[in-house]
Amino acid sequence: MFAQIRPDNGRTALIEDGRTVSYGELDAASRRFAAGLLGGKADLEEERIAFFLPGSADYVTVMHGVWRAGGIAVPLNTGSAIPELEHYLSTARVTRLVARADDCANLAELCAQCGTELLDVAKLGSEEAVSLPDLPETRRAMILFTSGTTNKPKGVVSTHANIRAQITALIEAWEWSEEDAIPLFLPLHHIHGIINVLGCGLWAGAAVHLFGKFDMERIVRGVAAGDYSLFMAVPTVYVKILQYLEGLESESAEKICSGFGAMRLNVSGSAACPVPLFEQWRKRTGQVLLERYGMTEIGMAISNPYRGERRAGHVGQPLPGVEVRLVDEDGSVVDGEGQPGEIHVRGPAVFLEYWDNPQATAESFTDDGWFCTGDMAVLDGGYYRIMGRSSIDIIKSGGYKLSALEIEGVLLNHPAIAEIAVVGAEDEMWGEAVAAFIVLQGGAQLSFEELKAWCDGRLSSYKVPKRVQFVEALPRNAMGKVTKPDLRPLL
Ligand code: MCA
Ligand code: AMP
Repeated sequence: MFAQIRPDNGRTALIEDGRTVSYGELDAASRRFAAGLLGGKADLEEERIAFFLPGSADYVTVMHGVWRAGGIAVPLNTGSAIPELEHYLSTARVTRLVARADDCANLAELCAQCGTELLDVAKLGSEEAVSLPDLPETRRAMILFTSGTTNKPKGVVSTHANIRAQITALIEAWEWSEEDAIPLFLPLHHIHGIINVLGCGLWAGAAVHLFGKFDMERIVRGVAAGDYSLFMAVPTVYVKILQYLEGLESESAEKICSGFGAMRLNVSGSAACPVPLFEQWRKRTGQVLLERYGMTEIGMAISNPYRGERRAGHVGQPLPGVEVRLVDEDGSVVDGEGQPGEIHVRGPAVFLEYWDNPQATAESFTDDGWFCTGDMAVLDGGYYRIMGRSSIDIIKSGGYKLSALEIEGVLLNHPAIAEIAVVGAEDEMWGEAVAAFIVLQGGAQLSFEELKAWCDGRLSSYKVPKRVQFVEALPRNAMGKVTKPDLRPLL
């Protein structure tokens, strides 16, 4: 699939801590890794191989090694708490987990519990020349976990054909080429990092600069030095950079701003880009942010144009190969401008299924094959504008999609908590911040600090409530159901 990853391609694929890996080296390393995984078998036949690795050349080798051996790649969030990882491993029935030696000790007990074999990334690989399986594109390639309106995250299954469609739409629309260079600092268990940055970069034959995390100083140093032609991030990252620039003396800040200004494209997505942010970025760097809209299940669906007007507060038009329609509350397809509706998407980029969950899969598609996103939009002057989500239980914080129900489910295990309602609170930095309204058990005491400490090891840090209000009771409707919209004004 990735034609650039081949033995005779000496161009640079990856740059990590000053070390470069060429496409030819990546080809050889992923082939060796695939051979090690196969261990004499002809094909992994969709065996689920998880990996717990930061953004690194190891990560890329493992991902492509799993694919080349015929397995399903299950990249894990290295910031996850153990109970979250347990859910991923058991739901996807992962047989093997690849990690660095440093992390193996922490993961050993979990793997033993889940019956998963734990492998040290440095020790896997075979020098033996083996022939790799010839895979049909309909093969399942990847499972990514996504939160939503269910208590536990669901596994989104994409095939190789889905991945190709997701990548090639962006290559065409944003004119990727092998001359491009991009920093990759987003987490690699979501498609923003996996598809938009890493996938497109390697498909195009470009250079991908790997940062294990969002390391402000090193990244902006590269920007000032003119190392990158493209930059892709969530709105929170742009807010953080603007704040960081405020604290610098003007000469250093100017160098960074001109570095951004000299790039050919800056993209924002995963959450709404506020209009003031779009304007500030343009004023500071001269770059007109390109905002686009996507989802784990569908890849990127709608984008502002690379050439042409990029409109603040809007996400643009459908990408190549993607069909989009809006459907109103009565189930009628919206015809024309100005009428809101739920975004439905169809096309080769749309995922295959939720892993082991035919009911959830069936419920998320219409009979004629449209995927129902749960996001509301309106067509406004030829450009789609996202209006929000139909479920109050989905929170977008720092670009992460969080399920209020999942967080409530975990916090209800605290002995002092009788009832809880989690909602997203508007936040300048994070888009939304996790907020919890808590009713304590009679006579119980709990401080915000105690609650945060209790969450450590039980929830990823970005799911931990950042604001808490202790209340006497939660508002309910006549049916006795908690009415979250009534809580919002209390924030
Ligand atoms: C971290 N902190 C938060 C949050 N996250 N506070 C409030 N809300 C949050 N969401 C706090 C931490 O507890 C910590 O506090 C401090 O902020 C620094 O945390 P750290 O993790 O170090 O922050 P960072 O490294 O600066 O990370 C910010 C980030 C990161 C780079 C914006 O959140 C990130 O990579 N987000 C992107 C997620 C992503 O890729 N989403 C795409 C999903 P203290 O200092 O007190 O301990 S794919 C998708 O959505 C679709 C398909 C699409 O369209 O792309
Ligand atoms: P995820 O499930 O993590 O893939 O997140 C997908 C969700 O992110 C979508 O369903 C939207 O709610 C949200 N999203 C992505 N891009 C945008 C955008 N440009 N504006 C508003 N919301 C967005």
